[in-house]
Amino acid sequence: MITGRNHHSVGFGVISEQSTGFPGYNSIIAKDKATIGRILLDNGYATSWFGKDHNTPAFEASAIGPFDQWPTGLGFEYFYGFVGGDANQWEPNLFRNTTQIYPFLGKPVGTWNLVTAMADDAIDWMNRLNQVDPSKPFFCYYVPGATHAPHHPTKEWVDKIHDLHLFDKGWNAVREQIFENQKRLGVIPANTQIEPWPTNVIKNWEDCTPQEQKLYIKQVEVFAAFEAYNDHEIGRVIQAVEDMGKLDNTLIIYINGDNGTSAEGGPLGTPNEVAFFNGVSVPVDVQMKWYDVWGTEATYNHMSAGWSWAFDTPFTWFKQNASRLGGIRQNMCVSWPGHIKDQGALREQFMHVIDVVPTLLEVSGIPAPETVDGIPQKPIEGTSFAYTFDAKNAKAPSKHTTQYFEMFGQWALYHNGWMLSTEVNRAPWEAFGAANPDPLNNQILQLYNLDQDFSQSQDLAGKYPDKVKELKKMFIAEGKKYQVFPMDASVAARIVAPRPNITAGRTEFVYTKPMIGLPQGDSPFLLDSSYTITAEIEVPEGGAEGMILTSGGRFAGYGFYLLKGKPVFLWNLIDLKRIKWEGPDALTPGKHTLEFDFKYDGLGVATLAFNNMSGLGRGGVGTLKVDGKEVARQTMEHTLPMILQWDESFDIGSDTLTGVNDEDYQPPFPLTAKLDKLTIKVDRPKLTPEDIKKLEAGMQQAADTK
Ligand SMILES: [Ca+2]
Repeated sequence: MITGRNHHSVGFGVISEQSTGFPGYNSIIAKDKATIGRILLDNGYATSWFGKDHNTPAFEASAIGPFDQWPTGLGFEYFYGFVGGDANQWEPNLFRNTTQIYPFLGKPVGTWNLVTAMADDAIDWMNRLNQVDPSKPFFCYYVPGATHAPHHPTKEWVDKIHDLHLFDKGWNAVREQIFENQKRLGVIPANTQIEPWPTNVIKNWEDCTPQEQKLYIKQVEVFAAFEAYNDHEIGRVIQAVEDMGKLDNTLIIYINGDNGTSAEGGPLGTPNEVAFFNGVSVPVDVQMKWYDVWGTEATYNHMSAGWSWAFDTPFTWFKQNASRLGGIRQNMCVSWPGHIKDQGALREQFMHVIDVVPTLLEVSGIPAPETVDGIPQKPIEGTSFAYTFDAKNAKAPSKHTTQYFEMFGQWALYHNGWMLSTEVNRAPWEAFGAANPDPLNNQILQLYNLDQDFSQSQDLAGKYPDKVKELKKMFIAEGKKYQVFPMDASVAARIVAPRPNITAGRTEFVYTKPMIGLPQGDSPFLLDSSYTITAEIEVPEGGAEGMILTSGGRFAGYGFYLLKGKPVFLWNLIDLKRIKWEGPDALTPGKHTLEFDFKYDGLGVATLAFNNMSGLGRGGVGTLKVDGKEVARQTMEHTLPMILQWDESFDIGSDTLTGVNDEDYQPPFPLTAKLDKLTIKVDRPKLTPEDIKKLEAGMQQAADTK
């Protein structure tokens, strides 16, 4: 979107949290592919970015930078938003430029929300600019967390949507209604086919129990409220442009979606998306515990994939399924009242998000730069769609004739109306299996003629085998051109793959000062390992309390703290279970050494190299010691295999955003003892030659049975 190049070309074949060392997947936007922010900035524009920044490598997202891959380093002079894939909208990990800010602190719960705050901030920025220098052209990249999970609308919008009863008839009926509406509005061809409900993936609505139906309606109403709320706030931002008298000459491109609709809630939805990314599906009766507070600060919620399927009508599948239109096709609206005379009209030319940047360059009369900072620039890969603004080109053939797609080893190639697609072999929630070792060849290929088959429903591969061969060859050529290879079909395994970061190769971490805000990707990774955390503290007269060390938060994480003077170590297992080690006595005044030691009983992430997840999420024994004496010991049957709550940080001496156990304390819960030294030692399991032999044999066996 922001470079006019394909995602692999700029290191984003996969999100940064899953990045690997290959150029197409390293999550680094190279300097020879400057962003639209940088190009416009160099041509006299004021540039800004609001909302989600998922382009800073997870391993460069800390307060010590480097900042060249932050919005302000990528050519956007001003940034207000969060860094990462998503964020708690009630208490986000929020930054102004590169400084973390906490504007919600001290405000009553439910009164501050990022969706409104970012609109306010964007309006402020535009007004400030307009008052100081009304002649200055501006560029605003506005990317809300909505409607990615967590769905966090205000209560006002939840009530408004609930009163409409839009979803009471269930997802089959909603899908049919959407399809009829699309035909009536003329936004899809009259002959579009709709495929039967995919009962092998998602149950028919009538087969859901009353309790399931009740929960799913709540989930989708909150999702819809989040959408409507965000839409309203974007309306305020656009109104501000109109109020400045600049609407006629402001080009607004509005793309609504999340690739396709996200199914990362799984078939049941979830009160906690962090559970999904640790491979846990929460049963419906357990989810009901959050029914009344769905969408509030108590949930990190997502909806059932049944709704996601309905919202991708007339297409099939979801976000993450890069070979299906349900995973790659979104609507787009363009407004430029002073220039586009054909208002309200429809355009059906094939386009891709990489076309946005060349379109902006064409209409602003700015050529793509040959060099930036002395670095020769690689060509823009998209194709301007400015020609479609003219009514006489309404039916002109698309100028964007060829486009590849790839994500997690599912791939497709579009060429002049034809589309070659891999058959979907994995729903987005099936992220934890062994990966296809040869995703280029080891797949069933399907062929579609999208000019006659809008919804990609008639597979013509058997009829035109030569076309299949031709398009596969084109896919390989495009893949080579844009750094797609080596293609990687692994999903969850890549979350815990080793990557170059601040902590790589380190096994001992020492801290002597309080510190907050270190992101997950830059902090010591304790999962799937043994570790020892030692805190040397001085307790004042009268005793002490507060947070020594925490990482994560309400939806998954750990905390090492003093509660009414007693030492506590606590693991919050995705808000479903909390395991607590607690000393029996309050600490006496004076110096103490507290230690939490965990012995992990598994082979660790090294098994991933053998396409095997068995080393992850295993149990172990935790021991809490005070001044060398054991005070609590218990076994954890399971540990988190993958990830803590990603929008929460690693904090020493207090706790930012949400806490790991609301029953014990409320953040910031500052430590009132003096922290002399905190040491973390991590002991990663090492494979023995015998382990390796077994894992190799397992991998061979899996390959043989394929
Ligand atoms: Ca926290």
